[in-house]
Amino acid sequence: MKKSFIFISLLLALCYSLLVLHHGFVDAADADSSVHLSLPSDQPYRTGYHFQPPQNWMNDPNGPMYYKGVYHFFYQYNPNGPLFGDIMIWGHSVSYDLVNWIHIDPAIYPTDPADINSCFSGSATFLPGYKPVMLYTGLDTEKRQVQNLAVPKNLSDPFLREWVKHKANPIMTTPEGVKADDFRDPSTAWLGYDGKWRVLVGSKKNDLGVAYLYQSKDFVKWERFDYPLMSMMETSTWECPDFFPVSVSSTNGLDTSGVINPGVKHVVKVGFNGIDWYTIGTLSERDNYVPENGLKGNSLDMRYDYGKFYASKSFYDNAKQRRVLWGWISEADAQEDDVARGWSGLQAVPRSVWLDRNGKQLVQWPVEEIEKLRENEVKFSNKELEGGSLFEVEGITASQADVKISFKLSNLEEAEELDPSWTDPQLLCSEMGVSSKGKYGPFGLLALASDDLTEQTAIFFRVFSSHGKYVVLMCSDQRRSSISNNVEKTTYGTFVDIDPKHEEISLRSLIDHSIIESFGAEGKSCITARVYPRLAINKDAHLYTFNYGSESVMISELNAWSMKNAHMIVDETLSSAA
Ligand code: DQQ
Repeated sequence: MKKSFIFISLLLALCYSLLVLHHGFVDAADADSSVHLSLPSDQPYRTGYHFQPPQNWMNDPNGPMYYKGVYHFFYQYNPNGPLFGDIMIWGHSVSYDLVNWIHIDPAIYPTDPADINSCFSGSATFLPGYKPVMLYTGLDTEKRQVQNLAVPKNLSDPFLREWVKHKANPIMTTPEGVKADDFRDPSTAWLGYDGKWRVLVGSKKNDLGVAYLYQSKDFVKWERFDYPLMSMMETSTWECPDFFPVSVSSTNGLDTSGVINPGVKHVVKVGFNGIDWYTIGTLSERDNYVPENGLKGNSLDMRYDYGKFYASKSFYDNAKQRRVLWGWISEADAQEDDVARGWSGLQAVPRSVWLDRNGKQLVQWPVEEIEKLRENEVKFSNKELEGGSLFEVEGITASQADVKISFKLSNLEEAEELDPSWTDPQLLCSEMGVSSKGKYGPFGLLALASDDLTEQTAIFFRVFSSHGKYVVLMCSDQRRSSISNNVEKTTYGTFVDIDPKHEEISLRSLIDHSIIESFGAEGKSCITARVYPRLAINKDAHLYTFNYGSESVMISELNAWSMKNAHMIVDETLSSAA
């Protein structure tokens, strides 16, 4: 297997080099002979600063971590093509800043009976002595999902290029009554009050979505608890569970094996039905997790992101004492277009994540390092946007930008009443899209817009009154994002937990050719959209602010930047092999 893998890698490197030469998108061969990627002109949807492998299919983030000064990012990867594959492996890239990346050889791939049919998602844990290990799901000889352990071959290599499978694999097999393909995605493990390791594995038993809890003394022999950490009726299989502590008094992150005390709450995140849901709660010393707001399976359950964002995974970055979250952003176009392009799947810009001051929800914000790609700042303040007005933000590259805007509202007495039956924000956004005019709103940004506005993605707010309070709705309306009819154009929406009478309504959007990641209210509400404009591409993309409500709103501040390309470099061993 190893031999054939090396052969496939060499072949890929050769194909990639040919592709590079063919499309002429080599910026410059670096002195160390690495291949340096930049945007090809015939690939308008390839991103400039979001993580992507050079080609092929990518889905879930796997085992992110920081080791010896290096950020590691592993990901579900099909080495054989741009669609999900029969054999999935772990791609591997490394970075010193979470922005610029070196793509190195895949890390974990089928070699053993316990993973011969694929290496699915998993997570990193640090064992005492700063020793990283990986738990991951293997598809065994019968394609049963089992959990495996891999360790680095050489701990003194900061790139951790080689991984060795443990001889005891598989170390967990399907629990009784669980289907062989419903048991996967081990989380990062943490130490329990008794000094034994705990870990979660996603599953489903009959109709019950489950995060099974296991314990182990030595990380090799695992025993399942009688009760799962969390479960819910009538969901699809729970995937990629994540579990981590958050401080109630600080935005700093905490190590996963944190202390259990009143200053700490715990987050459990699970993925099902294509959405990452989370709860905040407390973990008792007896391993009981009590969520403050359990999942109910309705539109008010908390999600990391109300657009596209799935199979996410966080890690504790001890270099900056923060918790960093990665999430997979899938395509929203036709498979034949992915095949023609030769790639599929993005990662969101890594986000710092912490508990909001109100203790009730998480806040997410792009890691600060991404700001070093900003250039050509355009800014203004205190600009009134009258009802029905549109204003172009000129002077930046609107197809690859970072935009921050905040709105101040007055006379909110005029706000429309929220009908008590309007409880589903996504439905509300699709019924009250950007073209449905209200009093306060819609106002916001038109991103990736063509000059005649035929194409546009609208990220906007509307404000309603309800029982003497105000309700802020945030929407991302993709209906006019492309003149192509062969792409998904779902409208997304969420309520934002702010009081517009006393707080400004802020929005930050990271725009990058075919992705728009939007952060409302300083990161309390996130919506990510994939779009495929035909007209609003590269230099023909425009950015506008608008207010289509009848009441005027004040832009208290706008800052917009063009974003430089991140460096995505193919490791020299791959490029020189061709
Ligand atoms: N993707 C992986 C699984 C996981 C799913 C396979 C979630 O391990 O459950 O690529 O997207």
